[in-house]
Amino acid sequence: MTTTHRTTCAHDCPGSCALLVETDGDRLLSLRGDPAHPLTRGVICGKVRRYAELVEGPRVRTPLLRDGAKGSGRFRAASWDEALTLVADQLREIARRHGATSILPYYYGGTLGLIQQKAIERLAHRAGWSRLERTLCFAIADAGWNAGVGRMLGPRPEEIADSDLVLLWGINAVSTHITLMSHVKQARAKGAQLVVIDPYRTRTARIADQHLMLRPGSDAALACGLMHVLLDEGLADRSYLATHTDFDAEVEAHLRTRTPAWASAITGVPVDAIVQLARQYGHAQRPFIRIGVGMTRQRNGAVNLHAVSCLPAVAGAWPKLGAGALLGTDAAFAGLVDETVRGTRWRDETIRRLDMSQLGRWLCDETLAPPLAALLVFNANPAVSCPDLGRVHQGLRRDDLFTVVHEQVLTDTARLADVVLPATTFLEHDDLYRSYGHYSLQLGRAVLAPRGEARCNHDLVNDLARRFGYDDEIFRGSSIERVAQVLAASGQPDQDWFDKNGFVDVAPDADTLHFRRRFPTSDGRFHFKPAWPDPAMPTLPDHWPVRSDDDTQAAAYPLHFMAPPGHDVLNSTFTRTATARRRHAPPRLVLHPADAAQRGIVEGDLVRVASAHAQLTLRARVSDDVRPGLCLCEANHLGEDFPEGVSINALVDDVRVAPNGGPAFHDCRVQVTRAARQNTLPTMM
Ligand SMILES: Nc1nc2c(c(=O)[nH]1)N[C@H]1C(S)=C(S)[C@@H](COP(=O)(O)OP(=O)(O)OC[C@H]3O[C@@H](n4cnc5c(=O)[nH]c(N)nc54)[C@H](O)[C@@H]3O)O[C@H]1N2
Ligand SMILES: Nc1nc2c(c(=O)[nH]1)N[C@H]1C(S)=C(S)[C@@H](COP(=O)(O)OP(=O)(O)OC[C@H]3O[C@@H](n4cnc5c(=O)[nH]c(N)nc54)[C@H](O)[C@@H]3O)O[C@H]1N2
Ligand SMILES: [Mo]
Repeated sequence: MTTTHRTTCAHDCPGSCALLVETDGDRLLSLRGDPAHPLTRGVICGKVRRYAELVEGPRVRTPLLRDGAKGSGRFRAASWDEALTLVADQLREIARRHGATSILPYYYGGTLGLIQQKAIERLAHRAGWSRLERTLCFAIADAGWNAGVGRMLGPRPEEIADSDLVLLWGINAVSTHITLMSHVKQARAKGAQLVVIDPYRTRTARIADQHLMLRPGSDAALACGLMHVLLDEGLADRSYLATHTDFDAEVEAHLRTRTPAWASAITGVPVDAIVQLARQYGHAQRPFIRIGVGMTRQRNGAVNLHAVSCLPAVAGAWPKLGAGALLGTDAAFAGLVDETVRGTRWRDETIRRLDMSQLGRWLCDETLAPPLAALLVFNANPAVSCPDLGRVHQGLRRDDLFTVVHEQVLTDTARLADVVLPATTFLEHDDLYRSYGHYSLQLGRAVLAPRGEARCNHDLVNDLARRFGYDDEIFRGSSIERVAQVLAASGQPDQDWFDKNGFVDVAPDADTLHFRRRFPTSDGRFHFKPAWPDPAMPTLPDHWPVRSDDDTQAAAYPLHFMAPPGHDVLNSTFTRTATARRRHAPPRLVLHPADAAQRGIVEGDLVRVASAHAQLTLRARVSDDVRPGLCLCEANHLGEDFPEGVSINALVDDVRVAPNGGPAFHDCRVQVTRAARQNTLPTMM
């Protein structure tokens, strides 16, 4: 019998789509977006529409124990009991020998579920393991946004439908946030213009009315040039600036020097285009900027994002419905009680925190005391997604490192593990979902039986805790019982209510979302002059020339390289599905015709891309979708898709971006040379 269930997509995406899933008891028949959800509105991405490819595709079905050299990919099946006994024994022995902080839990956004994502924290805190500094995605964006606005809040994303000028700035929403696009479409149907600001002609840029193809890392220069024109042409809202911001004569005098000509020289965007966009922005009634994290994957990313967030302050756009700017909505969920999930009662601030974006460094650092002797990986695939993969792989290959990976599929990280444990997908476990792109709290029900012997993070953590002899209450009960507990403790309706009604709107009122009374900063004002924790950062909105092209290696590595997310994958998820194999693999290097000609490269050639860290071989795609001097590869891929056996982030530096860390995925210098003429090699890929 066919049944339709309500659930929520768990993937690391601002959409957090409300789903209607059809099953016939045990088979997955279809997934579609819930038309009743204010943001989803019945639209979901192709990846999740085809979810059977992942659920029923190649999965880890039983616990696996390494049965060959590290990384050989040889494992033997084991029972859960044998595997967990081995894990508990090894971890106890490692803690005895090196101390508990020699164990590092490594977990990220494979699922955004409140219960499953952070389950490992309660065991880690209880046992006193090293702590993880979770910088991989939003650390730079957070810093940039909070510098001006104060907290991660903003107008509802659906309001974009009422805007008369939509700027998608450093976000490739057609690929990375499709649900936003139906609202953008509505705005355009009412006459709004769509402007995309991105160094790459993305799928989103292709459908825009205007595309500003600026140089990577130059967004603050563009924003300053726009503000200059707004001030110069009487398009600034002086009364808003005076009452709601710290704008003063110093800021104004500074911006007076940031002319369109100055901005053009830095951004590569023609002066006319800058002046025209400023006028369009200044004359729009309801300009809405959806800021993406793309611009923050640069060494000056936080400074750039802050400068962009100044624009609605100059124009006085923040208070208007359908206007302002939005980066994320996380702060609206801050009140959710999750102590019983995370075990913060045992959190010890004296225990070291290791930056997850520098995993290779920690694994290979012989001076680290104590050294990392065990790594427990949940909802993450650092052997693909972390910067500086050469070192990550070198570290994961250490014979004296004990690695446990809880996974749905045999990822590059799992292949390098000692123990692989089968994990459920979000269709096979219960959870509760916050969102970073909208304001609904949602339930996610298990709608399928676990495939093979898969178990969810929550149950695995509780089972491991028992083997350590921890009998605390928070290591008992099922996921849905924990959901019920969190809902009750935070004053939310119960799960039956969610089953009937779908989601709870947790947004504060429109006055708060539009900062009409105050900004959530120390003095209630928007800050043009941020108090950055790093004194090297500019104290006014400005171009901060700290990009990698200032490195001494500029001559050896003359091209700027980026690795933005691909359309048919999500981070490293879906990379093994049939559709991604067909459409996304093999990896391609997009290179401008001028740069290709200079190197004697034609479409389809195998090219060698070298950075200071690694050399990788890819197929060339010669195209003016990038500007001269820039090349890119849509990420991410399996290591095996490269002859070198390691994925694209091997090229990327593990620099800690100011002020609080985070990776510079789109800020890398490379040289490109021809490796082999098209078709002169046997079909390598
Ligand atoms: N080149 C380049 N690299 C990037 C980026 C980029 O833009 N360019 N983006 C970065 C960003 S923003 C991010 S967030 C990272 C994320 O990078 P990844 O770590 O690759 O994240 P995901 O692919 O979302 O999920 C990781 C794993 O979680 C597993 N998983 C899913 N649900 C569960 C579960 O319930 N339990 C368990 N145990 N496992 C589960 C999935 O199977 C998947 O293999 O990548 C970063 N890396
Ligand atoms: N299909 C798909 N969807 C995804 C993901 C995925 O991998 N694939 N990943 C998910 C995750 S974890 C996240 S965090 C989000 C990320 O999604 P987005 O917020 O869209 O961020 P990115 O895709 O990293 O970058 C967006 C764009 O920024 C551009 N960019 C790079 N450098 C600069 C710059 O200096 N200035 C400007 N203006 N633009 C720049 C890139 O070319 C890219 O097109 O997407 C989520 N959704
Ligand atoms: Mo992310």
